[in-house]
Amino acid sequence: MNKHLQPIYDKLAADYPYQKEFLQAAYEILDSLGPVAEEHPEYVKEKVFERFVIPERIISFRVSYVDDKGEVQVNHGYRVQYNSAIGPYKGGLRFHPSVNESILKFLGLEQILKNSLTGLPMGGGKGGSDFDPKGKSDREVMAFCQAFMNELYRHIGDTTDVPAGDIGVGGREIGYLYGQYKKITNRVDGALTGKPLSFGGSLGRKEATGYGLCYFASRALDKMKGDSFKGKNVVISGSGNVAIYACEKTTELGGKVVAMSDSNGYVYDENGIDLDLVKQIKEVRRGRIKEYLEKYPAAQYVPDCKKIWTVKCDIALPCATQNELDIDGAKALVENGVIGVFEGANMPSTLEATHYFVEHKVLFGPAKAANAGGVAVSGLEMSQNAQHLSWSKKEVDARLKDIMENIFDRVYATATKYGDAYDLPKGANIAGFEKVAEAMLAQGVI
Ligand code: NDP
Ligand code: 2IT
Repeated sequence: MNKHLQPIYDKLAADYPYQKEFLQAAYEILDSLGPVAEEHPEYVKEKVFERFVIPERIISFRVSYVDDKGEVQVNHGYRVQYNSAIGPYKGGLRFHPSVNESILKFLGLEQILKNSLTGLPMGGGKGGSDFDPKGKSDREVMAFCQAFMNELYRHIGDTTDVPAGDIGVGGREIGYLYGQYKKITNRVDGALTGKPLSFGGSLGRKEATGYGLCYFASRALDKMKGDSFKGKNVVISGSGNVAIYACEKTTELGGKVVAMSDSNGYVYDENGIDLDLVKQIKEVRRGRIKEYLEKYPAAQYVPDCKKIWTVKCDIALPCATQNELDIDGAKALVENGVIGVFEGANMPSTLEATHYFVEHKVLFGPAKAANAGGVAVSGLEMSQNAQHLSWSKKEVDARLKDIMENIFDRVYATATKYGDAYDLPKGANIAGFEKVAEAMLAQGVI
């Protein structure tokens, strides 16, 4: 690591020894910013790097509600307001039992650079709770969301901090959160994105991350290999919001998705996954992916989600969660001849896996570039809310495609400029960082 940046990482490692995910993301970013530190001594002098890795503010609060049995339940709630140099804090809320400060700090740090890459004026933030929506009734989810917003409302707003969805937070949760925000503040504004369409949501937001991932991947395949999705076998991990719409767009672009998963296991269907059935299982029934076999008994179910990377494919789209693709998975994919790996989830590949892909000249689309479509359309939702307008699906989709292609082009050009066209992770970090650093410098020491 660069001599100016190593001490910054060492201090983080000493201060936060138990924040593994945060340290992983911070290491990966700082490790690639060496050339920037050399080219910009003013960033070093003004301690821009030190300031960049520390959140502007972390809000941590208690959330309590009454469950269907009449018992009081208590959870932790958080909002990490990481960096507002280029716009209001922006990023999703995650409801999952694993949520803690380390996970939200890694997500928030990545979000700063991702949002910068979109070209839209959005700072970086992330939040959530260790609440587990799985197995809860609608009423329990509503009670939790209302309790969560009873604290969060005082920290957010359309020009300060604009949360959205992430794992465990979709249209249902955003609806309940927004209802409570409106009730308490008496404001109807764009303080949350990913809203249902009937009250300020944007057409195309639900599909945006998955579709955007495929637009990014298509551009990479075209520019770097003169290739496309046509006739390719594709493996997608996860079966949530990002995975479902990545599957839909892959199929539309001529690829065949042969495997999808959830945290219990994966299904393999050599005839191509029936996405309508997956939507029925996951979006409507909130069931498990193994229920796929009730309709297609000839498909296979393997009760080990990490084994999905042993399925032979041309393109892999990890769309579930962090560190789901480790070095064993990376080796299996490369051995089976994978051409491209594009990250729909945030930091799904371990650092070792990432390096393995780059070294083996696999087209590797890092999360902060490849999955930026979701937050990009959130940015478009903010614009529509501010204008009191709603754009057509066609218009939103055209803007999304344009944004994703621009992101690829900038990331690729930056990677090439710094010596390795395949090191798109480095290209993404540098391209995303420069705008934020310039804004921080221009705004003085605050
Ligand atoms: P969903 O809650 O809709 O789906 C999550 C999926 O990932 C489910 O299939 C879930 O399986 C699986 N999953 C979650 N945790 C784990 C785990 N610990 N191990 C294995 N599988 C797991 O979330 P999204 O689709 O919205 O998010 C998926 C990823 O994409 C996340 O990394 C998120 O940060 C990222 N992302 C999301 C965006 C968005 O707009 N929603 C935008 C950009 C990135 P199960 O049901 O068994 O838990
Ligand atoms: O990780 C992400 O980019 C998201 N979960 C979407 C954030 C947003 O504000 O739409």
